[in-house]
Amino acid sequence: MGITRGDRNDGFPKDFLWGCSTASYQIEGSSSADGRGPSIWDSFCHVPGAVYGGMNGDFACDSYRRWKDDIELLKELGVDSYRYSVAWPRVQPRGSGAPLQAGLDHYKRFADALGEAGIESAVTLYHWDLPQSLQDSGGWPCRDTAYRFAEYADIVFRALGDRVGRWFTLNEPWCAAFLGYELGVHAPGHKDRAEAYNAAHHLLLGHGLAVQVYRKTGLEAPIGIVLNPSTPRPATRRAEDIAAADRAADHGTAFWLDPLYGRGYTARHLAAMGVSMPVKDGDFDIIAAPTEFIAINYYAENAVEADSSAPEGFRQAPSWRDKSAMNWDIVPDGLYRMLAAIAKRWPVKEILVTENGAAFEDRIDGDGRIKDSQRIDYLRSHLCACRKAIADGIPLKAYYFWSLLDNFEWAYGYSKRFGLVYVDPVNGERRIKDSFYYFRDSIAGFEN
Ligand code: IFM
Repeated sequence: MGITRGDRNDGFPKDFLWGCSTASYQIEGSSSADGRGPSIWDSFCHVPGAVYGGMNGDFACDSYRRWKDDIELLKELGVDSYRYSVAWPRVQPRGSGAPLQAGLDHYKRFADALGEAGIESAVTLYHWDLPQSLQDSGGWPCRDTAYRFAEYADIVFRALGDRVGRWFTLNEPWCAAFLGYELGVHAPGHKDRAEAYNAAHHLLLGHGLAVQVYRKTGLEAPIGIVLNPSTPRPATRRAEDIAAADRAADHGTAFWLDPLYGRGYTARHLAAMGVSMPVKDGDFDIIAAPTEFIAINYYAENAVEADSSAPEGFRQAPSWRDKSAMNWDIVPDGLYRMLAAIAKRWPVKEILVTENGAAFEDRIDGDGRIKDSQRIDYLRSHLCACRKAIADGIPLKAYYFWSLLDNFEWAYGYSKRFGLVYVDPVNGERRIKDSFYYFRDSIAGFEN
């Protein structure tokens, strides 16, 4: 008898879902093809100084045209599922009104080809490319955007529903709200705390409305939201540092999961920040619309310590950890701790890791290989953390690596490479890195 995947003895169940993730603006390019409208990222990239080197996503990985190449790579990798996002401005160039058939047809063709390759389409509806017209009328701080999002979601559900195996409403609403509207380092580049909290509420509302609309379609594929929680560890065993770490988790974690699980906003956090939320009657019921899973993206864990002069009473503590090229600490156990913390505090049915990965300074060696051993170490150690979580009974069902391709890393442009596949941002040429083969072996069950 041959060795089959069913024989795997590496701690991952047979039905564990293996995948990798990308996002439309980061890979597609062809920014004005087939009637696509401008998004807030098209505009932000053209603000002088906003993005490293003045780079933009006009070409990116050229995936809008080279999608067949991407599918070949996914086949070679052996993933069960591919998480990609639909670009709202390709479906509704101005963010509302009649859909653009050419945009929908692109995703239909793509999902069909993935299906023929035996790969599940796992679709994110919003990975930050808000149509510019909606920003012109207020963007996420404006309540109407949540309703426009639900309308767009309905179009996509109905057009692609029979081809999609899993839906994600929003990717990392924390980033969309706070990087975009408070810190100003992501589109639309605003620096206004009140706007950011309004945006956060309307993103959550948009998620809930989209889930409600989805249930009316009769589709049965699982649906949920993707968060980037933060669950920092206390720098010491002192009670004040432990309390500081707990408060630090409010902003990135409880603030989102509490309303999603029907508990309303975390009062301690709102009081510390001196903000109020634009909640209307019935909003919490919408936001808490039941979903099949919670998805999390994990890259790093910070240490925090008490600091009575800070609004929430903590600050980031120095750490000894190795760092990725993003200067993010590499803490594999932090992934385990995050999964455990979430499973303990909220009644999650299933948890998916929808992003995990790291940027490193990859280089092509004289023999043509990219020996990205740091990424392999990163991957190995984080898969080990997943295995430990499963062994401890945490309902972890999937692992998606970020990312299939080196792509447009937002304000860092093309200067940070997260891919299993090296991409030349000038001509779009792809070159497989060693980590690709490592992940392929892990998926096949031959790496413990
Ligand atoms: O590239 C991003 C992605 O778009 C969202 N999550 C984090 C990744 C790495 O920064």
